[in-house]
Amino acid sequence: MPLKNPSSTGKLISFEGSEGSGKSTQIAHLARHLQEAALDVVTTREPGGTEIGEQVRNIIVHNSKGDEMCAETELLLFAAARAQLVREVIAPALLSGTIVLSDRFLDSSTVYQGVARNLAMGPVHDINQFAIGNVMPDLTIVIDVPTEVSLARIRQRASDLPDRMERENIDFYEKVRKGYLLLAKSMPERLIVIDGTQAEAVIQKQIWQAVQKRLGLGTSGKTSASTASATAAKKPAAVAKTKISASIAKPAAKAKTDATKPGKKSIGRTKSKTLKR
Ligand code: ATM
Repeated sequence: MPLKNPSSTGKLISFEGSEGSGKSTQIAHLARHLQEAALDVVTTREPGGTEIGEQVRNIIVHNSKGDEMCAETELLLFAAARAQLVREVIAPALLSGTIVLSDRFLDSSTVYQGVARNLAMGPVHDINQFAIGNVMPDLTIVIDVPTEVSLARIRQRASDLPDRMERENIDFYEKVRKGYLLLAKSMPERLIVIDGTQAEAVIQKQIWQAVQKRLGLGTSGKTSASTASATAAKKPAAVAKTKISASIAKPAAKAKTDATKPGKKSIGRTKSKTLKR
């Protein structure tokens, strides 16, 4: 029996992007907009969101001997946490008409494990599909920031743990960024890219507009969208131009049904290591 069926009137919106892209701040803003439009909202995160998932997160993210975890194990652990989250939280919420906002979902595995860790896209796709069943996001918001900005924000956040952050390398985050941009380009019907260097209020407004336009949410009833731009302060900085080679993108027509199908990659392998934050 499919996890999602015609009675599932809720919507799943996932947020993706590098560390330090501002996802959690924007998820909180969107949740507020939706609640003000009298919609039921649940926010969750990956890895985590369930007791089992949080335990898995602990193994992956806080593993003190990080370098010992191979990329394959990492992929399977993320998928295990995702399978639990889908069945315990997301599918039941969608069935009750709730809007689910997830901080990361399957695209994180495609990009971090498939692109940045250079695992073969075939297994990454199949394992992702096994974990999520037919619960695909209705909309995915990729918040894009240049790698230097992302790294600077991470370092600021982890200033008490310099040794952990030292192990992150710029190439890895560059691959993550390019992976997301490529994925978004190959599936414009599901993924949208928002320039994360803009002022918080501007980003907030753009996300709210996209959610209204793409999913028809909050278009009637009370909303606070009109107030969102009022506090927009700074002029948006341009997104750094990233050259995307043919790489993992599938032909647009094929991509429609499937985000994570095997594709050719042009990005090299990085040393496997445990993800930290
Ligand atoms: P957050 O910091 O967004 O909570 O995610 C934790 C890390 O897990 C993040 N790492 N860095 N750097 C992204 C990573 N991650 C994956 O590598 N694959 C996945 O499938 C998921 C959900 C997260």
